[in-house]
Amino acid sequence: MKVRKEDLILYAVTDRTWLNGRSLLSQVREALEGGATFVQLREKHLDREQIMKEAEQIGALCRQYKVPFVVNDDVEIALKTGADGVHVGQDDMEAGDVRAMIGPDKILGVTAHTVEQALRAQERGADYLGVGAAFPTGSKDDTSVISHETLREICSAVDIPVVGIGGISMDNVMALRGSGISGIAVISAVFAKEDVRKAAAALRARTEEMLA
Ligand code: TZP
Ligand code: MG
Repeated sequence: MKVRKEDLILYAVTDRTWLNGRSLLSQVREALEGGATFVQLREKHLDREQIMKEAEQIGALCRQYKVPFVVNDDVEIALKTGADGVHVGQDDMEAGDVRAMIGPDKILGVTAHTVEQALRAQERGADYLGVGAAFPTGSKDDTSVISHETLREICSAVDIPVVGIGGISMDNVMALRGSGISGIAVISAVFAKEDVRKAAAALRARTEEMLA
């Protein structure tokens, strides 16, 4: 399997909102130091040339740590920069079309909110699913909370690993126990913290406890 369940334990999604003068590269390095197992570059407000630069640098860093690195939305940037793969949502390019462009060996992650979307994504070649929002989140406007029942149903409907996303933190990650997820994807619980490395380490430990 291209994506092992262990790769998804602590999936860090970037967000420049929380840089406070620091660089994204240094933030990601801290997250990796703390034990992030997967990194997604998610840039909603940068021009493509800048995204390309970030992808090259962060991709190289992730390779050093042997952590998979994917780019959000933009297949062309993912391919040009040699990323391990790409992550797309339901409003982005269709999963099957992405798979056709990236070939069989690159990682394809797809966001799903329903069992139907999850099954379709799996059929179209997704390697893992991001499912949420697990809890209310301030990090994404156009998303709504799904029930933990739906999260459980999706996990049991598909064979590929599922990562929970949306509002997950130290305070609520334990509530996801028994859902069937392989890990959690977070922005603010890691990157909004003063000490990113420490936040990642604590959250990874608690997530492993949840998964045990
Ligand atoms: N997709 C669904 S919720 C979300 C994304 C990208 C935001 C997650 O951010 P946070 O801060 O971990 O809630
Ligand atoms: Mg998207």
